[in-house]
Amino acid sequence: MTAMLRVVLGDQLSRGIAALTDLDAARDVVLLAEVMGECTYVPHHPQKIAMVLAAMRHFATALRARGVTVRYVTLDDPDNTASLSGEVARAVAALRPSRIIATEPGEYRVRQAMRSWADATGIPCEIREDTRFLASTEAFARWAEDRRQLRLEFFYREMRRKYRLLLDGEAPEGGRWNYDAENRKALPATMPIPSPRRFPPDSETRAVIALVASRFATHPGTLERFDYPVTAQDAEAGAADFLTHRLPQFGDWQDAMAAGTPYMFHSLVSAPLNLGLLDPLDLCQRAEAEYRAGRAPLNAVEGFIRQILGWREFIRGVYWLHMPDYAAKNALGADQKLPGFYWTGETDMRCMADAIGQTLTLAYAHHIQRLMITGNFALLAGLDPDAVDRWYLAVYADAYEWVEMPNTRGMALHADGGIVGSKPYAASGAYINRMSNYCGTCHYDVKDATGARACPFNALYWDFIARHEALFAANPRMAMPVRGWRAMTDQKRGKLRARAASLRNALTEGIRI
Ligand code: FAD
Ligand code: DLZ
Ligand code: SF4
Repeated sequence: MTAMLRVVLGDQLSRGIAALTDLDAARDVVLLAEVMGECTYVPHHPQKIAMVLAAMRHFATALRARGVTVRYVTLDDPDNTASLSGEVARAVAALRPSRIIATEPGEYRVRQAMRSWADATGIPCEIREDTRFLASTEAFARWAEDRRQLRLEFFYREMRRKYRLLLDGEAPEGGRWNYDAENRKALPATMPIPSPRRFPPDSETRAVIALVASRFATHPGTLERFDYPVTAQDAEAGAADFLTHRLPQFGDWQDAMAAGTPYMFHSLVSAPLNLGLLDPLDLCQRAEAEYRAGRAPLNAVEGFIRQILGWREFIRGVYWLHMPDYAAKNALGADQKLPGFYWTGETDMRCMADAIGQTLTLAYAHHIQRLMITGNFALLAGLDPDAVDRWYLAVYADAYEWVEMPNTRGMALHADGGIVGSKPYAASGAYINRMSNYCGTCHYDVKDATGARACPFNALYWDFIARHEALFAANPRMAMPVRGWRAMTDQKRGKLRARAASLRNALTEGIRI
């Protein structure tokens, strides 16, 4: 009889995952199950499915090499029940363990299912805290208690002190906690950008790619350019490549965008990090070491650490603090259906076509593309948050609900009414023009707001301010655009609203814009 059944989910592929800490290799069995339910609850990008399944298979191989017994269920196993709960029940029936041990999952939906495993199988199920995060959900809830507003900046400072990162005694290194203002340079016309190290698939991954190609042909996105790391060693090599070659410039160009330049100076660590192939504290400490050795400037290293130690943990804290209510939030009453071009990239807006196009071919877009291009458009056009959430969860290789949802509903759509950010990240074409070279080759004129070829972001921006004028007038951080709107002539306001109405109508009717 098996002593313990230890369940490891597809995004829990860390050697030190809580469910395995006291593993008895001689008596316990580790369950990893490829299941259709997890591959289809949204139409995940085929590269995301391939990455998860290939990483699961490599993780199982590494466990077996350590003498561990693994019950590995493949997607094409004829007895596969298609769900995590079904596979746990089947394993319990076959192995008769005395107990199930699992680690808290990254989605509320899966947590609810996991909590039913004990009753469903008739044996105890111990669910352990996921210790891979730097702020536990309890610690975050304690921090959030009694605060009127949750703000990243204060959380981040506490995390810097707690983990002793970039400190000079008790003060922040360099005298400031945050060098955000130095992360906003626009890219010059010629700027060499080092290509990131990528990882061509080995034979095991190629087998997964073939399986995914045959099963998920209808999901949006292509498989041809799959080259994600699927082992801890490769993920480590990818992170080292970033720390050496791109971190020094990460700070200056963190908010910049350029056509046909998908990665800029970004780290590309999110997908392997969220799977468990990298350790967040190790990444932060190694980035700090680059600064201490004089190889990377403070604005770059602080910016990178802020994203991982600050934003990533803050976002996860918000998710668990506010679920399940968070998933229903729609503070701006947005209800426009998601335009088809989100799934195809077929639009005349150069910035949108570029960001969506690379998303479909790479399952990746960097933060400013997600926030200020596709997210900003969804915000301004009033797209339904449920549909937008579903899209972001489906198309990115790094997307799991704990991180995707507060970024989408909160940061991008302001549908949470200001839990994640104190004001909407709304911007007209002028911002996109300043931070990218998209507009120069666009069908639309970024300087025009009301003509037939006027940049859609411009009229939609003012229409967004007008639609929420009363709400925004009461928010000091939105007072300026409201004043700008009110200062316009009636004639100008009428033209802007007419242009926006025709754009919104085109979205409803499926007319190409
Ligand atoms: P870098 O720019 O190199 O940043 C370094 C790391 O910091 C990232 O790998 C990530 O782990 C962390 N990070 C940075 N910003 C955030 C943030 N806002 N929230 C959480 N972690 C952050 N990130 C995901 O990991 N999964 C998602 O599903 C996801 N969905 C998003 C949806 C929207 C609408 C927006 C605006 C952002 C989303 N993000 C998501 C955050 C961010 O865009 C990605 O983490 C980042 O683009 C990943 O690329 P990178 O590894 O090259 O990041
Ligand atoms: C994303 C994903 C996919 C595509 N497939 C599987 C799978 O077959 N088996 C599995 O255990 N996990 C998979 N995952 C990851 C889960 O969806 C993830 O663990 C939950 O969403 C919780 O974060
Ligand atoms: Fe995007 Fe408008 Fe610029 Fe075209 S003109 S690339 S739509 S911001």
